[in-house]
Amino acid sequence: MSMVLTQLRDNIGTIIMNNPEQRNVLNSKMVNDMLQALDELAKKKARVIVLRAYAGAKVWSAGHDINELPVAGRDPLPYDDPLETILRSIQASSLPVIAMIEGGVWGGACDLALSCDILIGTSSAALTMTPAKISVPYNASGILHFIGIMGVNIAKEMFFSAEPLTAERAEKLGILNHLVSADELESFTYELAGSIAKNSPLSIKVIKEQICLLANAHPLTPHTFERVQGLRRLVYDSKDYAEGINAFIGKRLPVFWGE
Ligand code: YZS
Repeated sequence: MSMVLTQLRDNIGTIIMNNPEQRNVLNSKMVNDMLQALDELAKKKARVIVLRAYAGAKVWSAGHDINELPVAGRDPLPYDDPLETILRSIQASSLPVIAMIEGGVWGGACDLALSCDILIGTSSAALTMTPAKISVPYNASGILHFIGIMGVNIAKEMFFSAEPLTAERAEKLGILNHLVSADELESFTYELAGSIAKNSPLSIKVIKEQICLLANAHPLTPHTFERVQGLRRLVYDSKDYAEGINAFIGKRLPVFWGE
């Protein structure tokens, strides 16, 4: 059974993450179902996509499935990782994607929300970046994504503290496009989606790709790339990496040694 529900009305496609038991964790099944839904809605000529959780969700998405993180010694976020795949698909989609956020957003799900083109949330839409909580190094494309959207200082605070960035602060920082009340979230989102759906899809498609290309135009020398990879290996080869995952699975607080 699919972990997402899809709807299409007035050229507005909706993808509903629908796995309440596991708090919409972005496991490979959820991601595959999302990719399929994106593809289907594009084929059915949707002009804009709304990505949301099931109604009343306390958690929009709990992020990467920690049970699917590889054991120590292997890159936890490789290019073909399900989470990385959905992030690239949303960023590369010719359709504008609106993240309609009700409930907490955790770890890689923050990157998912930020990969959408417009973010609309309620006061429950806190964003918590968790790599340091489970000793994961994150990765270059993700870190650049955060820096590009919120600047270095806020990105550092989110990654270092693993504390929630409240929806109010996210809106003040321009990370959330709109902060609305729970009872107006749906109508506000679909009204904006409707105004987008009325505009030229070709123009929007071309402008979205230009913005993506220009925003991601970072010259990276081979030396820089190799240094980044070497730094990440220090973490995912570490005892702390295994400890972070085992602590989560064992439902206990991790004890980090710094090695
Ligand atoms: O015990 P059962 O089988 O009922 O399953 C529980 C949780 O184990 C499961 N679950 C997860 N399973 C795998 N990976 C996850 N990320 C994950 N999150 C939750 O869902 C069932 C219900 O969870 P509860 O904890 O009982 O639900 P609740 O008390 O409502 O708390 C919800 C939250 C989301 C606050 C809590 O589940 C939580 O803190 N989950 C971990 C959130 C997290 O740290 N996500 C980041 C994962 N890491 C990444 O995305 C990247 C690798 S990184 O860290 O680099 O950003």
